[in-house]
Amino acid sequence: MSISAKDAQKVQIIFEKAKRVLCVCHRNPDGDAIGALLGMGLLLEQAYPSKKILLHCVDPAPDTFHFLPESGRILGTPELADGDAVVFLDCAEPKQTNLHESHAELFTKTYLTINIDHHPTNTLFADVNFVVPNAASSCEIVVELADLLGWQLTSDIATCLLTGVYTDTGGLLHSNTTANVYRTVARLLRAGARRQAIVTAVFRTAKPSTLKLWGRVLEKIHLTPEGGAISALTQGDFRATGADYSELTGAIDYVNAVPGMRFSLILSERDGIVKGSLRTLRDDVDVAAMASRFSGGGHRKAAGFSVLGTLQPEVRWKVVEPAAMQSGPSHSGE
Ligand SMILES: [Mn+2]
Repeated sequence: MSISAKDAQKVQIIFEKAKRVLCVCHRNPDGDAIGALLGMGLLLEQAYPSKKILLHCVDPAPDTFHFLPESGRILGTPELADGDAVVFLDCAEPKQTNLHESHAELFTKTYLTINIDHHPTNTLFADVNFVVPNAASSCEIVVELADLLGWQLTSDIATCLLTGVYTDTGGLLHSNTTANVYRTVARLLRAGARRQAIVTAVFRTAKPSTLKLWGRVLEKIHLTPEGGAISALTQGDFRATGADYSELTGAIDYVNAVPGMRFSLILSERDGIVKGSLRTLRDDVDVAAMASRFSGGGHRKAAGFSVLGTLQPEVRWKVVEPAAMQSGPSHSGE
């Protein structure tokens, strides 16, 4: 157990006192962000049927997650009112909500706030912080909290939460898939999680634009002398394939499959911002540290960053002398 009973009690008091509870996940949401947002929202609604529970994300849920119950209820930026409590899900720091400027009061103790996250770089910005770096997903922490508070997991709730567990472990394949992940999966399946619906929607569905975008990622892989497998997508690649930024999710695992590499990186450019997604399979490489050099963050084996700028291709050529002609047997005809 990583959540103390005392902290669980503290949030219970916050929820009981709150007039409304707003749940917020990070911008450009992935399966864990959406799963934790919906799962937490539904749990709160069930525990406090008379309270208004609102779900917010500055960006809409990607199509992939439209199969999840209540995904149509996610609203954009919140309108806050006195007495609101706020739960942040899967957000390592305020700026990941993209509300840090428009709604700075969210982070200045004006409202009672709770932070549920698994990023080791979390800045513990809320009143109560459930930050569990060994958890593979934020959904895993929501399950633990629900069990501690004696909240029931319905089939709908379990489906939302299992989606986060599945996506953040790459279908239970990443190195973060601990015994506790399997325990959480078992817990959610017993509660009626619709596993096959998740597998189909998340891992077995791809639009032609996605496949074409991934084609470009794979085609443009190059290996650096430092041991990096690197691919880069320009705004033109997105335009030509008709794919949007969220469709890049998952492609990095293929770039990361090149044997013998220290790390993999996909750079992608959009609207004057270059994003980097980093992965490694090695224990002696820390990609979170690499990302932090560009003000990013994440986990040791999966991290990302985002910087202002555009991508410029750089072509490197080197002349290789024909070693075989110098040292090999001469067949010059003399
Ligand atoms: Mn996550």
